Amino acid sequence: MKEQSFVMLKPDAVARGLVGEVLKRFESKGFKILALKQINMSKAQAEELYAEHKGKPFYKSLIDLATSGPCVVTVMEGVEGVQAIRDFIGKTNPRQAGAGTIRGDFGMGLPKNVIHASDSVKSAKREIPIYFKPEEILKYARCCDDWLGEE
Ligand code: 3AN
Repeated sequence: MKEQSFVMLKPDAVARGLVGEVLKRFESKGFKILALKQINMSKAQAEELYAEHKGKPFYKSLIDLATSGPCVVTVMEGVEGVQAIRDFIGKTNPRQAGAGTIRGDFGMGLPKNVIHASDSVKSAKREIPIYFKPEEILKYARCCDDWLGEE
């Protein structure tokens, strides 16, 4: 079944000029970009996104990184999209992420691990509205669904 995920290219990815490269991989794989914009994230948005990490030792570094410069926020869709995208981006620590994954290929450590993606459908439903109004998200599938493993 198709699912939507909130996917964010973090400020380290934008600063390093990786936006095109990373988005290209998502498109080549077959995920659909339903919404996309570049923003300077507010502190309030970062705190809402990372609410579950409040109190953890790395919490401040997370907020500082997310608000340190432009990031690219997106809604991506795919069949079993949430888990498929988690697999596609790789493990949290880029040094442990497999070759061929986004973090594995483009990152070296934490917290600058290039990209965020929702860890469950429930998280995606919570995270997407922090950044997008419903009318900003495309509702119509494009052509070529037949090769995307539609079920
Ligand atoms: P993921 O992004 O893979 O879902 P989470 O939710 O455990 O991983 O962590 C959220 C973010 O917090 C990560 N993307 C990473 O930037 C940061 N982070 C997680 N663990 C650490 C850590 N031990 N040290 C520094 N930053 C961390």
